[in-house]
Amino acid sequence: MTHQSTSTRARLHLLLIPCLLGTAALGETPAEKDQRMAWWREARFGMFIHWGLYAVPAGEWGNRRDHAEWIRTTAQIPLKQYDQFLAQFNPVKFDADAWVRMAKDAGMRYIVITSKHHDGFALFDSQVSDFDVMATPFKRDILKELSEACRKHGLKMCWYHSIMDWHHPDYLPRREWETDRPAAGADFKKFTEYLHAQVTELLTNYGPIGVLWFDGEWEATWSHEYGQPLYDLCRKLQPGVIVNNRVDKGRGGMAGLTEDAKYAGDFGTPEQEVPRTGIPGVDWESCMTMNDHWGYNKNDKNFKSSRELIRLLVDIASKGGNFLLNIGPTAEGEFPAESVERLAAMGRWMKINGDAIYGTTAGPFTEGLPWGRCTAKAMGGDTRLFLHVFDWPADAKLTLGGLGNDMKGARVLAGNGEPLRTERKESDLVIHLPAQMPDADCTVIALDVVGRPIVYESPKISAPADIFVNTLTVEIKVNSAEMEIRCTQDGSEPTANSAVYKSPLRLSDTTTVKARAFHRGKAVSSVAAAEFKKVPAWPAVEGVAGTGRGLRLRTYTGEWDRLPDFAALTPTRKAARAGIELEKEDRAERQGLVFAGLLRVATNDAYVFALTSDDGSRLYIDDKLVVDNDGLHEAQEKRGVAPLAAGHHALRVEYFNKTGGSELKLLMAPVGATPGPISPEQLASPMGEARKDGESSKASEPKKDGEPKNAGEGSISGAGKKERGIGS
Ligand code: FHN
Repeated sequence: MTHQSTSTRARLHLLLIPCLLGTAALGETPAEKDQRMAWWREARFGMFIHWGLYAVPAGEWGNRRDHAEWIRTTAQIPLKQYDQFLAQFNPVKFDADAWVRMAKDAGMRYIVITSKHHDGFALFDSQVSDFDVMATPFKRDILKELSEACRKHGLKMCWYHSIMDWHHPDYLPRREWETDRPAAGADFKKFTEYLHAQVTELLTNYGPIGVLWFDGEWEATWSHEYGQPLYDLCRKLQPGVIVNNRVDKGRGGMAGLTEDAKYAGDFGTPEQEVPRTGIPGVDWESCMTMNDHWGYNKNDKNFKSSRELIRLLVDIASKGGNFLLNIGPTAEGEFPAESVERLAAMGRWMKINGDAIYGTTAGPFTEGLPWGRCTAKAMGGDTRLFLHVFDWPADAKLTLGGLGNDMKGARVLAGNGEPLRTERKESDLVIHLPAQMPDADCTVIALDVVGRPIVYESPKISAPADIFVNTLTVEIKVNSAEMEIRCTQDGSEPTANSAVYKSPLRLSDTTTVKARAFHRGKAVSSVAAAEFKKVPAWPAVEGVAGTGRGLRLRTYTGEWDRLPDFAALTPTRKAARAGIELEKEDRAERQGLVFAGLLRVATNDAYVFALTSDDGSRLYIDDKLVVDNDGLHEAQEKRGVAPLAAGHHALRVEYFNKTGGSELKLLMAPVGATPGPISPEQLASPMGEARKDGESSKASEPKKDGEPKNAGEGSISGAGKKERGIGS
C-alpha cells in the first residue's frame, strides 16, 4: 500500500484554511475555556473504541496469543504481510446505531474511536491515503456512520488519532527490527503535512467533533514545535473542539498529567491508573481497558467485574476526573459479549445514580473516606454531597468525620425519598442508614448541607522547596473559607490566640511552621507542621583557569536495567555537546552516556533541577546526587534542589537507554520559578581537560574578546577530592 503524500488538492485545501479562517487568535479567556469544556466536565463518562486491522488476527500470531493493537510491532510483521489484513477486514456485523445505543444506555456521553492507530490504517475514507477502510472489502466510511448515529442519539463524536505511524513512508523513526523499510528518503516534515491533512479531514467532513484525542507522541521525532501547531490547527478548524495533552510533549508518562503549562493540550490523560488525589483546577481523564488489551484479543477473558467498573467510575469522579472506558470490537464488527454485559450493568446503575456522577466535582474529603467516596454538586448557595458507600457499616451508622456544615437532610438517592436520621457527635456527623445495603455495588446517599463544604482537615503547608539560601515563601491553605488558620513559626502548638494566617509567610531563617484549622473559635483539625531550613550555598569551584563552551560526553555500550558504575567502564566514544540533550547517535539502544562539565550560576540561591529521562538518569552537582531518576521507565520527570553559590559548579549527568524510546532533558530555575532550559552560556568544560581528551575543538569555541586567549590547563580545584574526576 502506498501513501499519497499530501495531495495537491489536500495541500491547496490546507493552504486555504489560514485564509478562510483568518488568523483567529487562539487566545482564550478562562471563562471561554470553561464554556468550551463545560459539556466534557458535565459528561464524566465516555466510551473508548480501539478498532482496526489488528482485530483480524485478534491477538494471535505464531505461537503467541498476547498481541493486540500493537501486533505489527510486537510480532514484527513486515508491512507487506500486515497489509494483507486489508483484504480480510470486512465487519459485516458492524451496526453504528447499535454501538451508540449501547454507549448511551451505559450512561456514556461521548465516544472516542481510533480514526487511525499506530499501524497507520484509517477507519475513514481518507483522500490523502489509500491505506484506509475503502481499501477493504467493507468499503464503508465507518466514522461517517458512527458520527451520524452519535448525532441522532445525542452523544459527542470524538476521534483518537495516533501521531506515531508505522505505515507512512515519511514517518520516523522506523522500528528497530524493520530492516525491510530503510529510513533513507523519509521526510518527517512531509509526514507532518500528511498528519495535518488527515486531521483536517476529520475536523471538516464529519460535523461537530467533541475531542481530538492524540496519542503516540512520545517518540523523539515529535516535539513541541510540532505539537503546538497541531493543537492550533484543531482549534482553527473547530474552535469548540477539545484536544488532549498527548498532542504535545507534556504527558509525563502513564501518569498523563501535563508537566508544564507551556505544553499544548486541554486535559491530562492518566492511563490504566487513577491519580491518588484529584488536582483542583486540572481537567483530566483516566482511560482504561475492560480486560488487559485495548484492541480485540480473543483469548483475553480477564474482564473487570461490573462492580469494579462502577467503583472505578465513582473513584475517578470523586477526584474530579472523567472515565474513558475501552471496548475492543471484533473483526466482524461486534462488541465482545463480556463488554456488552458490563455496559448494561453500568447502565442500570447509572440510570438511578447518574445524578451523583454527571456534572459533579471532586468531593471535599481530600484525606479519603474509609467506607467509599464522595462527589459534590453546588445547589444554589448550598451543596449536595453524594456519599458513595462501598462498605455498608455493620451497625448501619455511617460516620462522616470533620464536616462543619449545618445539615439540611439526607436520603438514599435511589430510595423513596424517605429522610434518614442524622445526629452530630462533636465534629462528626452520623447518618442512620437502612439495615440492608440497597445496592451492593455502590449505594449513594444524598446529603444536603448549608453553604459550601466545610471539612475539618488539617491545613496544607506548601513551599517551592524545604531548603533555601536567601528567603522562602510559605503558603498555608484549608479547603474552606469558613475556617480560620492559626499558625506559629517558633515550633509551638497553635492556639486560639496564635496569629491568624492571612498571607504567605516569608522566611529568612530556618523555621518550623505549625498550623491548625479553627471554626467558630474552636480548633477543628490536627496540627500540620513543616520545617524549612536555611542552608549555606555550596561553594563554587575555584581555580577554573579557562573554560570552553559546552560539556564533555562519554559514551558506553551495555545493557542495563539501572545505571552502571561508569567509572568502572571504558568509554566507547568521546564527544562534546552544547547541553544536556540527545543527538541522533546518542539515542542508540543499549547505551550509557555521561555528560560532564561546569555549570555557572549568577547568584547565590537554591536551584530546582527537573530531570526527565527514558530510561534512567541521575544528576550530580559538585559530586553530590541532586536528582535520582534511575530505572527502566518511559519518559518521566524527577526534581531536586541544590543550594549553589555564584560561580562554576561541577555538573555530571549519567543516563542510560536500554531499548525503545529515548529522552533526556534537564531544566533548572531558582526555587519558586518554573524550571526552564539551561542556556549554553551556563555550561562549560575546563579547557585543559577538553584538550587532554583530544576532543573536537567544538567544545572550546574561539575565545571572545576579553577572555583568556590561551587558557592554561583548565583544571578544577576547590571542589574537594573526588573519587572520580568530572566525567571520568
Ligand atoms: O500505544 C497506545 C496503546 O495502544 C493505546 O492506544 C493506549 C490508549 O491510551 N495509548 C498508547 C499507550 O499509552
